[in-house]
Amino acid sequence: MAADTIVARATPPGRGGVAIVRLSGPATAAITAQIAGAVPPARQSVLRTFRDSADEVIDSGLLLFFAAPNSFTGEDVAEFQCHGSPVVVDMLLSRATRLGARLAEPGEFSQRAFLNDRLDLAQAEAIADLIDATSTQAARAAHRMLQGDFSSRIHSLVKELIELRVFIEAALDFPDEEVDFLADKRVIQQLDTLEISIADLLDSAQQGQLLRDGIRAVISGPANVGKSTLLNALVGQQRAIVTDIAGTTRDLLHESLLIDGLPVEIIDTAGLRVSDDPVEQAGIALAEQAIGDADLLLVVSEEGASSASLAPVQDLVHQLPKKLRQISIINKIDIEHHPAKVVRDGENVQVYLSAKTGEGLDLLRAEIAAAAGFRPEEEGLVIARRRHLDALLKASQAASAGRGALRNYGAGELLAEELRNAQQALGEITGEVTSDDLLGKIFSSFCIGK
Ligand SMILES: Nc1nc2c(ncn2[C@@H]2O[C@H](COP(=O)(O)OP(=O)(O)O)[C@@H](O)[C@H]2O)c(=O)[nH]1
Ligand SMILES: [Mg+2]
Repeated sequence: MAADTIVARATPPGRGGVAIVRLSGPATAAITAQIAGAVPPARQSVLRTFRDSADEVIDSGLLLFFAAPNSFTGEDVAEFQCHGSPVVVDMLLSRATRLGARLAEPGEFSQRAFLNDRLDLAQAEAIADLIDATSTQAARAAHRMLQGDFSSRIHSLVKELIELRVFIEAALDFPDEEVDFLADKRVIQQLDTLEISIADLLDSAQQGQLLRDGIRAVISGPANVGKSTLLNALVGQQRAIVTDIAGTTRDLLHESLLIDGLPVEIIDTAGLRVSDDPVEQAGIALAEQAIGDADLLLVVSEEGASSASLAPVQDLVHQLPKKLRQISIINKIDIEHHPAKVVRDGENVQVYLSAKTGEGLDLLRAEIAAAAGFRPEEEGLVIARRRHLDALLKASQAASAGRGALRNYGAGELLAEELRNAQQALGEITGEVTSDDLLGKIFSSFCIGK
């Protein structure tokens, strides 16, 4: 339990109908009694007058008290619901700090909830993700994470792991018992189920991370093929300048859109071509940089264009250290009255569309979601972070390294060691094994009052 008492405004800054000032910690009851008279019964809202040190009225409003451990933080908590005036909020905050409370750091209430075992780390992160959600899907997925849907899957995985470890370590400790566990089918079978469970969780987490972080798609291609028109069409607003003059776009233009809940940052760039204009050259250099940072490249060309015009883009892509997913877009189908369509050739996807009329844009949206690996129709999605993916990958690698050690060398000790590593990695997700540095980093990115 923390020794000090923290206070913060829990509602957003500015004016509003109601503002909430929240206190948590051992001095909560004493401070509350000073401001609002006797502490009310727990979990009942009472109407009170809030007073300053000179007994002058600050405001009147509802007061709620939650006695430890039955509160969000697990400590004594009080909530003052005052009128939503920044001045009233300031008076309440300064009254509380004079009475011994300290202004809370960002995320400190959630951090206390975590430290007092009211939530695990993945659930605490879900609070921030719920607050920051930009789509209905993300909000629902964050709520599921907060309810512990993901954590309980991690816990059952850890349980499976522990059972297997107990069996293997017992066999290692009593080699005389002639339990030839290496030949025991059960070990292999349990390793199989374990690896499948980890892979399933990794897949869910990947979907959840896409929902939270989205992807970055860069539009590139030769000049004048309709890249900026495409950006405008996707965003549904006139954001980029469109002219029939080649070399119009110079700066990078970033816009955000949602495709079935998948956040897509879309970036329009200068057309790639040889140019003498230093401003255009600078734009092309920016475009090349943006392509290097992209998750997905939308290569635009127009019907009937020569493949040579696409050479600068493809040359650039070939130089990239990573393999970049691409969708080819053949624009301006309206000129020859051709229908919109998707043509697939192995990994290559071509979408024929008209950025001007909007025909085929829905096909492109679906292909963008598919290229990102996003399955919008999936039920029960939970929100996830890169950190969770990394931990699950680590667990998966440890499990398969353990299996390799068993199969190739009959090395039971190595298998046991790898399973311990896998368990450790899973524990990082829920916060059972987490460094203080990481905790500090996670909670400091929260907003104040949460
Ligand atoms: N007919 C037709 N014209 C288009 C289409 N998309 C863009 N354009 C025209 O092509 C020209 C270049 O467009 P712009 O978006 O500036 O191309 P960018 O240089 O690739 O960004 C403009 O005159 C647009 O009106 C389309 O789908 N159909
Ligand atoms: Mg342009």
